[in-house]
Amino acid sequence: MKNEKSAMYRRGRGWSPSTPLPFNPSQPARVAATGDGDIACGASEQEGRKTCSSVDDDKNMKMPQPHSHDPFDICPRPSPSKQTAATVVLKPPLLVTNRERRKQGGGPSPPQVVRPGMILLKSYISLSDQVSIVKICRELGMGSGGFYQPGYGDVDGEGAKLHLKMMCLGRHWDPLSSQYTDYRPSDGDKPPQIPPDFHRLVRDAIAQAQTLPPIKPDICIVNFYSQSGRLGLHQDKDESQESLRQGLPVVSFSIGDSANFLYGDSRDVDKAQTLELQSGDVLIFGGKSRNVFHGVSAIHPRTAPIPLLQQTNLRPGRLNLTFRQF
Ligand SMILES: O=C(O)CCC(=O)C(=O)O
Repeated sequence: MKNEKSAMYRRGRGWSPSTPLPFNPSQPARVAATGDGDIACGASEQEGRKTCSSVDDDKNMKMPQPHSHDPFDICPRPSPSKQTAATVVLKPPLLVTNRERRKQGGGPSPPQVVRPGMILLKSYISLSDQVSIVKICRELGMGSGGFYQPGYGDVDGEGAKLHLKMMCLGRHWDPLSSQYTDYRPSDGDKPPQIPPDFHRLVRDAIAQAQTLPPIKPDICIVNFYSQSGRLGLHQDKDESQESLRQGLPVVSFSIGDSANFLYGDSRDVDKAQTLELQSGDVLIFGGKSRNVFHGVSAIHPRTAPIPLLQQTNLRPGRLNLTFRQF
């Protein structure tokens, strides 16, 4: 229901990225997960990156508000009754098994220039780093400023749609105003910091891509797409004019199920090209591609690496992290 507010929960607090990770997949989540909670948001070229609207949300509300988001666990512990079913679901198709065997044989492939300013690093993130990223995102996502459902859908039904859970690190990106803020207006939560290990991965990936300028990321938007998740074509253009002018790249990590990533020079889906992003891929777009329209049109079920699922309990779907410098 469009305007139905969820029950009030208090998220766990007290974890910072420098604290040793308390994650243990065999431990129950602090608060039960609440399902996929897909949302629909519109994207508006005039207004910025993405725009979600709610008929009765106060768009001018900037003061911290009491918590109003349900925690969302990207690595829920399967209930005993569902464990057998989960085992069946996780059995990989032959295609996936073969792909993983091939991947184990070699390291990351050389950077691929998708178009000027857009570089793809296939299989760049090692399995152990993917596992760490998932665990860190899971911990952060369950805490203050963690995953939430960022809106109630576009009012007029126009424009691109997105269906996902979101968490911001560093600064909050507010879908209602298309601006970055220090606190999340809907509940007053401050976004967690970007963990130091993420900075290292971003720095190394840009160096590997060779042709794009380095960034000091102060924003990371973490999206979790369920298997029906998607994100309409949009531009990332709410960063500072200086950042955009310099073409400082957006660095995107894909983990979990594969996705069809669309990109092009307009919001016209029919003119967009498609790239399949798989777990461990890093896509970097800056320079001439900094303002590229991009989105996600589909998630491919059961394509996540099996060892990743075994080591994290990552729920079906895809985790995506995009790092930016404001
Ligand atoms: O999930 C992706 O690959 C893209 C995410 C994205 O475009 C965004 O968060 O702005």
